[in-house]
Amino acid sequence: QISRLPSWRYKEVDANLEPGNGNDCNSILPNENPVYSVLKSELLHDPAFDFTDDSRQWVERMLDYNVPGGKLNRGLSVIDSYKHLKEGKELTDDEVFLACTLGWCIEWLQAYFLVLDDIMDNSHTRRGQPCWFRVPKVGIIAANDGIILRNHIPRILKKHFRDKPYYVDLLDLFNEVEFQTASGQMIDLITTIEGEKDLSKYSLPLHHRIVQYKTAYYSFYLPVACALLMSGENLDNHVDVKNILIEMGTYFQVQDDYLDCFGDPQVIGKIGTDIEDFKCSWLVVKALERSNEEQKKLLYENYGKTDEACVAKVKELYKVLDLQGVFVEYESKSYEKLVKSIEVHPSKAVQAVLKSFLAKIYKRQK
Ligand code: DMA
Ligand code: MG
Ligand code: MG
Ligand code: MG
Repeated sequence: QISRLPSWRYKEVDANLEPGNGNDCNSILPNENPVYSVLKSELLHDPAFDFTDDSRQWVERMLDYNVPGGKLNRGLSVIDSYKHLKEGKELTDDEVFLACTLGWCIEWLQAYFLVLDDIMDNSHTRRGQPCWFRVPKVGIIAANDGIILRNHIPRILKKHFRDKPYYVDLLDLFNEVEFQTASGQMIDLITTIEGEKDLSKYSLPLHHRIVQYKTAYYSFYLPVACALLMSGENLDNHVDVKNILIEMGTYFQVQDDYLDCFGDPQVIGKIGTDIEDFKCSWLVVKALERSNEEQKKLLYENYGKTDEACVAKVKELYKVLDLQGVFVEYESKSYEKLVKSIEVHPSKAVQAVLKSFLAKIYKRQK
């Protein structure tokens, strides 16, 4: 049995997911991740499909291009959270393998959402390389590749978790979270419909609603919920944890919105498109709040246009309105608020889970 083989078990648990374990060769050598390699190999030999050499090569290239090259924050958080929930008890090889597998399932889910998100957002780069749909010969085949990525998840879960008492809850969790994310993407997209662009509808409550659904559930609640299920917990008893994670996810997406404009594309690995795309970004909401009539007019005339000069005017206004300062202020305020809500949680293990997740993203540059 694969999970008993020592070959994927490194000294440190995290080595199973960490990009290249320090030497950062993850994006160049995706097979350096032993659990990823095992899962990929199983999928490439799935008996439910009669692979040809061509189709197997396509899927392998598609997976290597889209699944392992990110920060792996979400995936690593499953293992990290599970360790905290075990309160210092040494994990068995089996437990490490299963936690890593769930971590990878979240990275698969993320790859699926990103491949489609980049098409819908008309983005150019992702993780320092062209978006998958921009790769020659891929194009709109990327849409089906997204569907394939999504279908891999229940196949991985079935292979490794079907005998677990929490299997049904795990499937249900992934389904619920996927639905919430897709719904969030929908409201993110329908606010930008051509011919109905109207900045007056952009507000903090709308922004919060969009980011809660499109980002927070799958990026923050899902990893911790996976670890809780593995620990034998009933998720109904952890609504308080969920609420804190949703707030953390909101904070994370505000950072994403900020970095879209003010981040270094070399560092974040993607070129921002929120201004061109007329997105309900935290920055435009804050800009609207702080603008006088003349500045509002500038926003109404230039936001959501592909023209470089229009984008530059919007960015200039963001600077004049000191949105960088407003963000720094927001960042420390929400950090303090999150720490406070974590510290009133009755369980020290849960506190450790939440604090460790928060530490991963506080003041991130990418
Ligand atoms: C991303 O929102 C949400 C999902 C579900 C992928 P986004 O378009 O702001 O993300 P990014 O900035 O990474 O394209
Ligand atoms: Mg996007
Ligand atoms: Mg998007
Ligand atoms: Mg973004």
